[in-house]
Amino acid sequence: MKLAIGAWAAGMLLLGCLAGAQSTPNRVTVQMETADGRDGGKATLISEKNDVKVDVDLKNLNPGVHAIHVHQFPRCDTPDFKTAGPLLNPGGKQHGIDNPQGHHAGDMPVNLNVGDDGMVKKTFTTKDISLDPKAPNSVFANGGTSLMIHDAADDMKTDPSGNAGGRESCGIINIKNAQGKPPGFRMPGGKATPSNH
Ligand SMILES: [Cu+2]
Ligand SMILES: [Zn+2]
Repeated sequence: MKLAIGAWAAGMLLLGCLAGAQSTPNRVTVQMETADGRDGGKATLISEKNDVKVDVDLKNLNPGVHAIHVHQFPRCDTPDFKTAGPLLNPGGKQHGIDNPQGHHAGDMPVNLNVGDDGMVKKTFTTKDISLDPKAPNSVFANGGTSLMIHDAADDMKTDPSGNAGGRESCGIINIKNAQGKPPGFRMPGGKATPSNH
């Protein structure tokens, strides 16, 4: 009897690892850098049941209102971050959550209010991106994407980028920085473990 339970547990462990290797990561951490090379803080994208939760904890920004977008390429080269390319747009749409012709997958539904200390913390959700590496709107598609903070606010309607101005802070969204099993997955013993194996 003891032996049978042991074999069952070993089987479940193996199944868990196999499932983990092929599953959608449930979160990815994004390290931000400002255009003048300072630590820009961090963002985390978390896969939820029907959307992706974006949790930002940023610093060294200019006070004021700033657009936040997902851009197409996993490149954040200072000083202008142009190598990040345009907004993530697998659907071939125009820019703007409020644009009738829109919108890009990389358009986020909020602007960020940065305080006088250059910092901002905010959590919001979007249905327009996915952490599933196989999804057409995946943040990991074609080697990854980037999270971009602009100098100005996004007006949510002007193509191609909401009149958001220059690029102030950037972070690469890369599957190498992803971890975790699908929501609800637990290794035997009850502890969630990273899938970096
Ligand atoms: Cu942008
Ligand atoms: Zn857009």
